[in-house]
Amino acid sequence: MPDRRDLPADFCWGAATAAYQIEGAVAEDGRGPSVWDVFAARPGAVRDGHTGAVACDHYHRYPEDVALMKDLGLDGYRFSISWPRVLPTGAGAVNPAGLAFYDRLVDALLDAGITPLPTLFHWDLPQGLEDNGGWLHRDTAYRFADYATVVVDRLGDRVPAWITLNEPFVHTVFGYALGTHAPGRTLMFEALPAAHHQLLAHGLAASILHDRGLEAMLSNNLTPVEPASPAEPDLAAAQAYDALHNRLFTDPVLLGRYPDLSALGVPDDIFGAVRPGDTNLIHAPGLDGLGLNFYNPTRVAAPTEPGLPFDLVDIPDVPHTAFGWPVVPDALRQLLVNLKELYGKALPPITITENGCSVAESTTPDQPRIDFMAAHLDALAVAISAGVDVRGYYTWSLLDNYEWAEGYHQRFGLVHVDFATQRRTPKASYAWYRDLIAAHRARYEK
Ligand code: IFM
Repeated sequence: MPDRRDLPADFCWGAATAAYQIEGAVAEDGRGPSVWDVFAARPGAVRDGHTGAVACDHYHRYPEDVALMKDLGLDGYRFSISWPRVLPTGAGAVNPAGLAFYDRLVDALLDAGITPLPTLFHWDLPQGLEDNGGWLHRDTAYRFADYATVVVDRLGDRVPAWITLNEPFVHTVFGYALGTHAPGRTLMFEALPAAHHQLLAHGLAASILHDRGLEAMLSNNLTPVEPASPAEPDLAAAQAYDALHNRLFTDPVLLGRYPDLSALGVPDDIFGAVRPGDTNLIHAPGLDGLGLNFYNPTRVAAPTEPGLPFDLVDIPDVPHTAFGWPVVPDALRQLLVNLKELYGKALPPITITENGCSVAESTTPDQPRIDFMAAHLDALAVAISAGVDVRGYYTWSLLDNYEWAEGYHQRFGLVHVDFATQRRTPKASYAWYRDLIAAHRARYEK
């Protein structure tokens, strides 16, 4: 059975972060407010009232963080660009100081021999656009295209591949349907126009990237969905959830059509959001790589009460992370093999753009994270040997950081951050990952 030591010679070793989770400096050098600044200030919205105002202070400490990445031996670093740092109200005049920060970061990465992999949107929508309806408003997709043009024209000479959006499922469902993330809307299924407009934004940006000879990727958080039992109601519930979580965000991009959402009570035109030609705009540019963020599988049962067409149930008898998420590494292999079977030739090469776990601060020497990463990388090696084209692995995350509604309580980093002093201390998982990368390089004499 192949394992992590057998990953291909040109496999890309990476780590990932996102702007609002690490940068801080939210009111510096002309940055405008994002939906997360506004949401986090709302009493009760985030655990203990934590905000991203300072976060890991990466805006000022990025040289130290790039040095940590270099010491780790990373091939690639995935980060996100803060839209309101570049365009403070989301549209209109560019903020040169904001753009200059990403210029410096990209140059520092290249000097360290690390390939930058930027994400254009990781949930920090400019508040100015939210005031106009945010992703519920079709115009936001076109403003995203304008923003993408500005950023890509500035950095595209040094950055060959780009991720347009991060996890539109999570942003739509937590941000617009349930209200547990910014912008805190509670529209349930009527939130789904926000999904369509994000996918439209992806398609427009992918065209802009391709016009410039650059690669376009999309990072989806996908989950293998298992019915709680073979009984028909559980199977139907699992199918409905799979359509919502996975296929809604992947079918239009890879196949040029939406899945059947009727079990969710969602009409084919997603409450009037889908206009003629839209699915072509999403699909036609093509996708050079699918970014896969993987954390856990999902078990689904028929609903016990009226309301939602499914219930999400726990997976007992497996370890759980500090966040309470079930740990099932083989589900990553299963998901990859399923994707290949489902999409066939329409499936582009895959990169794992996030995978990792939250471990309690008191747990030393960070063994659960090492076990988590080792087992998922082993599962990945098995999927590759079964014929799935996976090009790289970006662990979430380089640093302990701002975990959205959980504030600073969930620690996903290979590097411990003391948020009072900003002192960075590499954990045992950092040393383990560094040794794994070095051994892989030595094996292939890279
Ligand atoms: O921290 C998040 C990240 O922003 C998106 N993917 C999941 C991570 C862990 O919850």
